[in-house]
Amino acid sequence: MLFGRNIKNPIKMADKGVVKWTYSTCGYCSTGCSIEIGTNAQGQPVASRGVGGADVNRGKLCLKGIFEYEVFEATGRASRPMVRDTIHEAYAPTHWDTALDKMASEIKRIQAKYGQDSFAIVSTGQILTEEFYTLGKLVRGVIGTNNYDGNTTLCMASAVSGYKRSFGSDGPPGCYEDFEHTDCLIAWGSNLPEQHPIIYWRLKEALEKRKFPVIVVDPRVTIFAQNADIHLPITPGTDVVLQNALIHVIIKEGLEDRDYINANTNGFDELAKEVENYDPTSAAKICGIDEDTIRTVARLYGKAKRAMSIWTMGINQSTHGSDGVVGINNLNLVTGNIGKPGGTSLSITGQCNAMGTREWSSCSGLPGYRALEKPEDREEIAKFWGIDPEFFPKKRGLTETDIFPAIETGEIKGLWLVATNPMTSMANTPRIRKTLEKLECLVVQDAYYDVESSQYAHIFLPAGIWAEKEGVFTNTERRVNLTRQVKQPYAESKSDMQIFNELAKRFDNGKVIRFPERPADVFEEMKQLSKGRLCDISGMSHDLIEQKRGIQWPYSEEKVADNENGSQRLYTETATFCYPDGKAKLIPLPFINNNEIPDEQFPFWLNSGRLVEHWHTRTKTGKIGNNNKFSPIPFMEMNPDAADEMGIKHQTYVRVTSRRGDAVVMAMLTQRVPRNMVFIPFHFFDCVNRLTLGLLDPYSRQPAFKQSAVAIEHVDQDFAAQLSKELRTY
Ligand SMILES: Nc1nc2c(c(=O)[nH]1)N[C@H]1C(S)=C(S)[C@@H](COP(=O)(O)OP(=O)(O)OC[C@H]3O[C@@H](n4cnc5c(=O)[nH]c(N)nc54)[C@H](O)[C@@H]3O)O[C@H]1N2
Ligand SMILES: Nc1nc2c(c(=O)[nH]1)N[C@H]1C(S)=C(S)[C@@H](COP(=O)(O)OP(=O)(O)OC[C@H]3O[C@@H](n4cnc5c(=O)[nH]c(N)nc54)[C@H](O)[C@@H]3O)O[C@H]1N2
Ligand code: SF4
Ligand SMILES: [Mo]
Repeated sequence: MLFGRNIKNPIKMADKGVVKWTYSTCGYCSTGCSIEIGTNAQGQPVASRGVGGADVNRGKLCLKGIFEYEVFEATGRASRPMVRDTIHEAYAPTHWDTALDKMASEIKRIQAKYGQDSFAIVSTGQILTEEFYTLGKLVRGVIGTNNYDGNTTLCMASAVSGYKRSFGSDGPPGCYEDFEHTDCLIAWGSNLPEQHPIIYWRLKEALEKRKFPVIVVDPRVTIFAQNADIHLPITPGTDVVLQNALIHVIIKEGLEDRDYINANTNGFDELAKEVENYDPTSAAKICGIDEDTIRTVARLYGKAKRAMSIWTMGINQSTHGSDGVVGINNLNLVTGNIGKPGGTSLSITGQCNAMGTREWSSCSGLPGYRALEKPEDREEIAKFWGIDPEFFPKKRGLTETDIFPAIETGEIKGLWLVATNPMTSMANTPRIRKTLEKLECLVVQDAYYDVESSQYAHIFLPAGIWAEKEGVFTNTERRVNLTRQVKQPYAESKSDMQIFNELAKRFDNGKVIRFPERPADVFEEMKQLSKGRLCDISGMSHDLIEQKRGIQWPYSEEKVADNENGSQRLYTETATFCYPDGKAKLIPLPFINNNEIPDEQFPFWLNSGRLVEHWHTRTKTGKIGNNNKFSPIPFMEMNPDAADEMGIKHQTYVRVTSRRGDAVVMAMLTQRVPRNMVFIPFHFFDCVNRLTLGLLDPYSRQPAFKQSAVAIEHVDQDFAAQLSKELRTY
């Protein structure tokens, strides 16, 4: 009898006829995997593969990267600009000049009638850095509206704000290699195996070589929690209480690093006084983690030679988002864990280029982490661009989450959305829908025409996507990596940069400021502006970046001369933080619970987030069979005991209601969520964000997407099945 390989048919890889592989960086998440796209003899993308020599992913890709070559030709790609006078009529396809002329004249009309800032712009974390810099130049230097922001306010704003408060500047200080050196890791509100699978693989690889404790803080039993040594199922929105309690124990037991604190920080006494109030017994009652476990974790972290924290949306998307980040930084500063291999506060970024927008888009300031509030920064940029510094506002305008209410009140009359889909991704979408309907002019610039926000637009501009363009992305660990152009933008669509350049020509200052056409020339401008800054990229070039498979900033010209690699870590020397005295701030964090919490009427916590197979509002993964098939319809995780009590069966439809609206979803019974919580992925249109409240963090203005209260009702199954089918647009 034959066993094993002798009777197996060898796996045959279909020959896709690849004649060329082009280097790129994955356009989904911020892990920043180096990827190559294979094109056939006709120049069509037919395959993707990971790049073996790349430090980030070492040949690997996740499910999204593997099928990413399909995004170019996926259903719904937009081919021509479209315009209409009112949102009640059908769009008419038109020529680029007509669409851009109409757009420029609408911007000018609205600004003349209602004021310079009455036209707002909301961009993204998903275009190339050269495009971000160009958009910033267009908005700050040419159009001149101060109401300019990005979807990063829904995503990384709390991390940015927390880093600035603690260290004096944004910029994640650590890197993936820290996993190789750490003795203890806490992951706060991050589902790494699903959302950053390759970073998780780097962590697992480090753990296979050398065991160290992994602690996951998440109210849900995620895959990460299942694989952790200790899972802390925290009461939603109370991470700051746990952080304070950990520091309380560390100080009580003398586990703090006095030498580091004295040499590198200010504010220890004030912090110590505040955490006095958070003894584990009292804290346990608020954060839901028992007092002994709090002490155990504090000792593990405090005694570890090197300890690190990573975090994602479970921290950022909260009314205490910015404080949660400061709390993590407090914990690391008190234990002397910043700027050391294995000792760091590493925010795990979201979108492929959420870092690029922080550094270069001018959304919250001016290029290269410069501030509108600083006269010398305004002067420097105005001189470089050749315009009057008085053209710049003297402080930052509204964030995305404040722009929408300003549309409601009539302060803003026109809006341009670049690569973002608020009709699905903002909290309380019934309100967003009404808001968008009020606009005199909405422009949507997207790679797919079926993006939901385009239903409310007057002008639609079709954009080239990801590797239809050339330029750089910055990943979670400050690594600048390159995307080469694999093919021309789809049909008549244009790259975002081309669109910005052509719009600029239609304004006075657009004729004064230089708008280079080649991405490499734009990169040269950014290099000059980066010299001597924290995000120094002056030693880089597109070719060198490709050769090194990404370079971590700061990377000055001197580093190239010495043939050095990029910078793995920030703040490695004593007192080199970005405050004038070089010291970081320890900030006391009193806690006031201001969330919408479950009550009799709405008895469940509503938690929301992501799935490994889908990307955000599914404009991409919804069309890719091998991604979409895993979860083609909206569903909700519900605890089987809670379901039993209500007579709800596995895989039946239910109606979920909140004070904002309702959604019909399929109940999937699972122990992943506690009895008083449900979890709904946010990838589906007219679903979880019809329910969310999205209270804002006072510092970052980021919405608390993860904490709302809902009720669950039975629903007619046939009706629900029909509704679910209708909502399934693809
Ligand atoms: N496959 C895939 N990957 C992605 C994305 C995607 O859409 N799909 N999006 C990318 C982007 S832009 C981002 S921002 C990241 C997001 O990456 P993650 O933040 O890891 O993902 P989420 O599912 O949004 O939320 C993470 C966890 O926060 C937990 N959480 C909820 N409330 C709390 C709380 O109060 N405290 C704590 N500690 N945890 C809480 C949730 O239970 C959830 O498991 O993923 C990136 N990667
Ligand atoms: N309830 C709930 N809501 C959430 C979250 C949550 O956890 N829970 N998470 C929030 C977070 S962290 C984020 S980041 C946001 C994301 O929210 P969005 O930014 O609204 O989501 P995307 O679907 O990524 O939208 C990006 C759009 O850009 C288009 N696009 C892609 N590439 C290009 C390009 O090169 N050029 C142009 N012009 N267009 C392009 C895509 O087709 C897509 O329509 O959602 C937020 N909303
Ligand atoms: S982990 Fe992120 S960057 Fe890497 S292949 Fe997956 S989606 Fe792309
Ligand atoms: Mo995000």
